[in-house]
Amino acid sequence: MSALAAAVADTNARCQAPLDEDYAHLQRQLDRRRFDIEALVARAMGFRVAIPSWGVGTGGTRFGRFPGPGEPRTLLEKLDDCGVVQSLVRITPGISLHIPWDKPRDSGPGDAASIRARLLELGLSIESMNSNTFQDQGSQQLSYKFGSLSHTDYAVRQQAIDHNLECLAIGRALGASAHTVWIGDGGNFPGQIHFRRSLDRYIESLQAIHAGLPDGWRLFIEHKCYEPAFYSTVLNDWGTSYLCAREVGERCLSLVDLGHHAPNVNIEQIVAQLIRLRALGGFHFNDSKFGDDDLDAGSIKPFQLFLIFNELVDAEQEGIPGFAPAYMLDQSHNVTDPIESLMTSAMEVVRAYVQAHLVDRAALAEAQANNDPMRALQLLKAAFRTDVSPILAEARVREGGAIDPVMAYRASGYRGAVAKARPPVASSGSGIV
Ligand code: PSV
Ligand code: MN
Repeated sequence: MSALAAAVADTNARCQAPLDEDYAHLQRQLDRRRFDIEALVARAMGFRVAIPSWGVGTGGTRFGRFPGPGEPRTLLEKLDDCGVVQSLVRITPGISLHIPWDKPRDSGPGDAASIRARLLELGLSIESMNSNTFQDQGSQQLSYKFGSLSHTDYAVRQQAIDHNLECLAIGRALGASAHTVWIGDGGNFPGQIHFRRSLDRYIESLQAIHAGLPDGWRLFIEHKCYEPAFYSTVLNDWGTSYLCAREVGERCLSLVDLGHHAPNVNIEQIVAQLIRLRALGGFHFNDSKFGDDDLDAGSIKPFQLFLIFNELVDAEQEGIPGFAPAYMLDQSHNVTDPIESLMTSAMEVVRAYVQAHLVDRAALAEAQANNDPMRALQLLKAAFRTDVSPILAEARVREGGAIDPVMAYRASGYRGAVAKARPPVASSGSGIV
């Protein structure tokens, strides 16, 4: 038995009796409220949120980076860490890759065949690809200092398009089915960029990428109100994202990164509007307090996360045609063990999903029809305040995961073991988020 499996068995044995007690108590409470706890466990078991490959390394800020021990140095090692997350929480078999950070080697260990074999071994799969034209890579000819897909120079745009097409080819070889494009293009000074023309160029470049999409793939475009450009960004908000997606092509959809909005923006309303417009592609989950997109999902504004899932579950239950958003984490772990952060965040996301099933939707519709805001809020709060932890733990146990993933992970000694096996390298390509 591996150290991880032994730690799961051992910690689960210790946590089982308290879980049974809490589960039975919650079941009585939910029976009274006419919710079927077994149906909720099934929902939790069916939920999926993808892990970003770049999240298993320690992140950094522009002021510095403080690497942790045992950081993965190669894609194969990143997959191993994703495998740990998945074996403990059981809702994260999908992975999002970032190219060129995760570019497979041409041959030998780390090539596409070995990546596919390792994925199979670990019960993982590559869900989506992400391009990177927000940094210059050593091997490239032209610089992205003044933009990429919207650059004034056709040759730079073409280089960025080619990079995206290469991402599609790599993703195809690895079994992915979606591609996310986030660009850092924008301006730091008024007048630096011609707003209308840069948007024209951006759309034209995306059309070329869209034309190269393999069958069955979706193209997600991700907006961000600022950073790295601090005066303006080319794809700055969800409305622009929607309009661009419409012009780019029918498989182009908007992706919502929770940290990419101005403070206090009503993200749940944006989500509802994108659903209404049939334009919601997916999510990058994280949290933020001020203007960053790097904190762990659910760590700062759990009620916001719940309200977002309230919209998603509402749409799911209504059976809106074509409604199939992709859920991914995208956060930077600067001061925690990335594996612990990813597990905790995945659990916060599924928590919000399950809580959203506890909204009495018939009663909410009635409160809305009667213009009764207090009753409407009470209904949402009743769902949000319900501690669904026993449901989530029960779902994990039934799938062979850990009742307390962080406890099991710490007991396994995984980090200490990889710290010995993975001496640090100068630049691991991880965590530059
Ligand atoms: C940009 O802030 C972003 O949210 C995009 O999704 C990038 O691909 C990712 O972070 C990593 O830098
Ligand atoms: Mn993102």
